Formats: sequence, C-alpha cells, structure tokens
Amino acid sequence: MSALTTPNKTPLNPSRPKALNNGTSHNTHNNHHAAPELAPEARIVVGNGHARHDVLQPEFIQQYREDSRALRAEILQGLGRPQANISPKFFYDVLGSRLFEAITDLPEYYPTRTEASIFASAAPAIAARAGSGCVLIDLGAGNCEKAARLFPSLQPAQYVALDISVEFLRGTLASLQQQNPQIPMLGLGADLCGPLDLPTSVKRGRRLFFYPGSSIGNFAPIDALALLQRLRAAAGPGDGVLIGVDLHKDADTLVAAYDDALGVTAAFNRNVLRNVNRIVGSDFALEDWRHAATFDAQASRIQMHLQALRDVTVRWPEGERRFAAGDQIHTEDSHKYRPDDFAILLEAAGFTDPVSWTDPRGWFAIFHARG
Ligand code: AVI
Repeated sequence: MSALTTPNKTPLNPSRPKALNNGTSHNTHNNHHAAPELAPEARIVVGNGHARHDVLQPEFIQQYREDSRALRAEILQGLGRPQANISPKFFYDVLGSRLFEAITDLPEYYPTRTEASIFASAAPAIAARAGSGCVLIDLGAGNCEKAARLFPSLQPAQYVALDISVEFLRGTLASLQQQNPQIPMLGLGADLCGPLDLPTSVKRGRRLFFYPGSSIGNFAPIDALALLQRLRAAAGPGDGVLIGVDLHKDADTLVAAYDDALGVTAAFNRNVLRNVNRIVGSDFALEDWRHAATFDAQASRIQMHLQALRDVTVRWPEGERRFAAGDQIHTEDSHKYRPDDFAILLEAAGFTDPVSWTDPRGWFAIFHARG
C-alpha cells in the first residue's frame, strides 16, 4: 500500500487515568452474553408528591437477537477445522469480562492506560477537530468510561452506547444519566459485525462514531476495512470517526502485554474453554491447556493460542476432536498498526483527512477522520 496521507502525529504527555470501572461486562463487538428481549423505554416524568420534575431517563433498544444454535454451530465448525479455532467473541462471558477488566489494570498491559493518557491530553484538540455538540455513538461502550471522559469537551447532543446486550448498559447509563442530566442517552443492543442499522431514536445531526480500546485490532485487516466501510456508509457529510489503535512496537513489550507475569491473560484465554463447555456441552479440561502468546512481526499481530499439554480427546454431544500434545487452538489475533497504514485503511474505507494523536513513546494512537 502506498501512503496517501501521513496523519499528524502529536506527541503528548501521558497522565495516569483514574479507574472508573463499575461494569461486569467488557465492551466491544466481542461481548457475547445472552441478549434478552426488551421493551424500549421512553422518556418518563416522575412526580415527587410536591412538585413535578422532568427527569430524562436513558432509552434502551435491543436490536440484536442471540441465536444460540448459530453460536453453537460456529464453535463446532471452528473446532472441526484442521487448524482449530475459537472466536474471541467467546472470551466475554461474565468471568471473562471481569478478567479482561483485570487485564486493563496490569502493569504489562499498556494500551488502556496509554489511550486514556492521550484522551486526557488531547481532549481539547480532539473536540476542536471533531466539533462539539455531535451525536456521540460509542461502538465499544462497556462501562462507558472512555466516552464519559470526553463529555466535558465534546458536549454531545446525544450519547448512544452500543453493546451486544443493553442489559450491560442499564446500570452504567442510569448513573451516567444522573451525572449528566443534560445529555439524552440511548442504550442500543446491537452487533457490530452486522450492518449498522441505527434506529430513529438516534438523533439527526452530526455524528461521531467512537471506537476506543483498539478493538479494531481484533479484526483481520480485511474485516477491519469492512467494518470501517459500514461506518462510512452510515456516516453523512460532517460526520466522523474517532478510533483508538494500538501501534506496532518491539516484540518483548507486546508479548509481555499478552502474557503477563501474574497469569491473568492466561486465565482469560483458558476461560474461553469453560464458556465453550457451557455453550456446546463439551468436556474441555482446563488443566490440559496452556496459554501461548506470540508476535508475528511480519503480519504485525499478536496471536493467542491454547496449546494441548498432552494428548487429549475433547467430546461433545454429537462429536469429538483429538488433539496431540503440542496442538494448538487459535483464539485471538490482535493487530498492531503502523500509523500510516491505519490512515490508509481509513481512506480506503472512504473516510478523508485522517489525523492522529499519540503518546510520547508512540505506542498507541487515536485517529479522527471525516465522513
Ligand atoms: C479487546 N482487545 C482490544 C484486547 C486486545 O488487546 O486485543 C483483548 C485482549 N486479549 C488479550 N488481552 C487483551
């Protein structure tokens, strides 16, 4: 690929973020808890017996419907491949989501802190560029803390939080609404991997699609391009994207971030087998599997696998798979971009004029581009 535009790279002083976490569920397109049927709620008026006050409540809409047969079929198909794989979306059961939250606090796992430091330093510049008063559409909402930090500078006209299930947004959005009574809020249960069909409750006006945390890195570049193209298709003139992207760096730093000394990432990876056992009724024994994280420098991606420690046969109701000692199940790729390459990806998707902000070490970048 040839460079179309070199994004502005503005080194910024990092400052440690405050921990704001209260959620049990990790954000992202990957979160795959059950998504229950929900009736949308509307703005309500609450009386206190003396005077009447208009209280703005978040609205909730569940679009995505979980299809447990399809999930089961997807897992069994992956286990049946010559190179067995389990999609990373199956990491995020309740325990997996908690383990991911713990990962973000690890000394080795720099992305969350580094991204927060960039947001802290660059918030005014980001707001100047993206413009305040937009409809802020948070594609990886989770506990909404990253978006909430931008409220003071962006002053959004509406905050739309996406998660696979609105159930994970209810508590967080309710308290966020109390703290920000002037911002209308909508919780949307949607799957980022499908077409982005925004309901009419999403206000008209300038939209800023916000996808923090480098979750884009968990897509293969071709799928990342497809996702950006879907966003571009949903964006009108004046709209934009704001995306956190983990950058290419030395292998030692990267491998340590995905194979920490405490073993939290190992637990996160092995926990996927518990979730698979629950969904398909298989009998994976966790003690038979070890966590492995390697960096493929050429493809610029961390690859996570589960490696069989001995010969094992895994059984489920209608089948089984034999693994020899040393065989691996692929569980996740985490792509690390060079800034120019990510700018090219944005432009290939149809966005224009990409700019980025980074930290002094150049480890992480936040990109903005126009629709
Ligand atoms: C969610 N995603 C951006 C994380 C990452 O860094 O790729 C998932 C993760 N896997 C292991 N550690 C963190």
